[in-house]
Amino acid sequence: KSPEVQVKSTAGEEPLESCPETPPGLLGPLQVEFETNRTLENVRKQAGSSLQWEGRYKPPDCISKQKVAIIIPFRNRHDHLTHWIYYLHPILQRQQLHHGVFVINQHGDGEFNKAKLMNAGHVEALKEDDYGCFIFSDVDMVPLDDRNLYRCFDRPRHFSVAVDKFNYELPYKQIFGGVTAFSKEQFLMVNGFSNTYWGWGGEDDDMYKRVMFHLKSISRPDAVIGRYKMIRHERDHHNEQNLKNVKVLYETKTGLDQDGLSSLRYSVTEITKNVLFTFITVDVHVAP
Ligand code: UDH
Repeated sequence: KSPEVQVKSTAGEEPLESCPETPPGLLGPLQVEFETNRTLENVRKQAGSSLQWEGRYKPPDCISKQKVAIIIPFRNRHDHLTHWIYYLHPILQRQQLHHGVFVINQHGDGEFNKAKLMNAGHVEALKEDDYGCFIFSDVDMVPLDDRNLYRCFDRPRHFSVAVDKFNYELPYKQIFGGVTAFSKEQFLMVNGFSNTYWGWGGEDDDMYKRVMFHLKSISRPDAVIGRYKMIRHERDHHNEQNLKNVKVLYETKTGLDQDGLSSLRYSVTEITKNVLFTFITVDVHVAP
């Protein structure tokens, strides 16, 4: 079941209606360009008063059916974040989505752990509001069609099915990385992501196994609506491919209930809030 927001009416005021199933102002295919001099400051000025606070938005004229936390694992990709915000905030507003954007920044320059950052993002977002849906997005993934609705579905959702980098095709059937969504219940049922994938690779395939084990199937948009443009980049320092992850992935079936949200350990170093997003720095290298 998809997570629904309660529609409450306030005494004396005309109660708002639920937003329509299909948002009326969508544009369909979009032009996306990264070769620009875009700055976060310009994007902030452009966003003006459309965002209410800290990257949060709710449609002014209807009640969104879901309240969605968008979680971006992050370290040292400020240019990418600028492009992401520039394109995503207007899309999410056209989608009439009640949402908040949380950038989860890994503290220090130790080995990157994207999955742990996403688990921490889920926990931190829930401290801020009663989100019922969680979308995990790489910072370099921008949708090319706004009919790809950023919300939760009956099954965990894989949004980024046709990425330019992979010639707009799924590189393999079980791929479950890039941009995904889980209702609160779905995420708890799979015990979140594994915390044990350090460096690049494996954590998304591990999640696919978790989903198949507990929930049996995933959902996806079609390859027309699910098109994405990825910001090209070189491999980051301290996110090198980790061949040990193959072994960890092989052992997933046995470890999944012990390793995940239930065993998550991290500490928050700093939280800063601005009109575009909430930026939370976390230390994922805390001792077990
Ligand atoms: N991320 C960061 N900072 C890092 C590493 C990863 O913010 O230092 C986040 C970011 O949201 C990124 C996501 O983690 O989108 C996934 O990491 P990635 O972009 O490194 O993974 P991807 O598979 O690229 O997209 C792999 C490197 C390709 C190198 C190709 C060289 N030609």
